[in-house]
Amino acid sequence: MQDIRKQVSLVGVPTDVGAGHRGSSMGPEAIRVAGITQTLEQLGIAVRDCGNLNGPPNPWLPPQAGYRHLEQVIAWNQLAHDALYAELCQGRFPIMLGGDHCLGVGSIAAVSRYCREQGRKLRVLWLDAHTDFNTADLTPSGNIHGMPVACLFGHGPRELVQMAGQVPALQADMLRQIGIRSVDEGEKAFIHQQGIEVFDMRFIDEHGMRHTMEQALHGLDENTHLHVSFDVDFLDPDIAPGVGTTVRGGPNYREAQLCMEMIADTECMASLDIVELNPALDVRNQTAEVALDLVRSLFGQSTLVRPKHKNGSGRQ
Ligand code: EXY
Ligand code: MN
Ligand code: MN
Ligand code: MN
Repeated sequence: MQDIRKQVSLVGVPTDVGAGHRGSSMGPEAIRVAGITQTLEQLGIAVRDCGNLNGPPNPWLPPQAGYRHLEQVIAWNQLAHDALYAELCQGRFPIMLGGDHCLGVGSIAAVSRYCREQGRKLRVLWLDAHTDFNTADLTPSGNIHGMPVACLFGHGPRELVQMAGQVPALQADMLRQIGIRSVDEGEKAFIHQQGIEVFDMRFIDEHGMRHTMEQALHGLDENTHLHVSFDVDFLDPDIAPGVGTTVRGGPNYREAQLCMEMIADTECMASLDIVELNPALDVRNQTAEVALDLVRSLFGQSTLVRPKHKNGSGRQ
């Protein structure tokens, strides 16, 4: 069977309608300027750059009934869903270049729909400083990039909740959240009720990234589609200042590399989001370049000089 990771489609989704800062709409171009196509080609991957989707502009209005820009968020997510689903159906590996993280709804709804149709199991790794599990009642901001996981679990506006064609699009046993260090009070209580496995920074501090990833990746098999939703604010702001919602105390460069390398070792990754990159807040595109270093590792460029052991840990 052909390796889906060798046929990548880049889908740019240039919007910031779900965020509280302007600028993540420039994320796709910053990643292209850093050289994502060339980087992947050097790894022997055939890249199709599908260009950018074209959705509504950001009206920059205050929230209404708990949601900011709901109409625009729905429109962008529907576009993302349709484009990513089409690439998946062609047997390709879609990388969504965001855009803010509200787009996780459209992206993961597409993957959820595809896996259901193909009879594949789904595992989502949500790499983020935030759990993104707010609702209109719980949100302190109205920004929908703080709500996509709740929508995928069936809590949110109908158009977003139903996007996968099945409600909920995601269940707790399919999701692992990693790097979490900023959760609102109401959100915290709500997420506990769901039974979601959260590997927060305290867990990573105490157990290390290696053990964290062993736990988060446990149980994958050849019939599992692994989707990685990489919010760049997952990273410590020392190495990734170009995001609107930085939170101190995230994974450093080496911890993040290990996280990505262990994902690559599973050989199960079949779709990826790179979201929240905000070039307006970056310094000489360094955050895009760090993100690209991590993408290199995600696609199997190992820094190991020793031969790899079968269990993927690289240990002998
Ligand atoms: N929890 C906060 C809110 O809902 O406003 C912050 C959310 C930030 C979401 C970022 C992208 O991951
Ligand atoms: Mn996020
Ligand atoms: Mn975040
Ligand atoms: Mn262990």
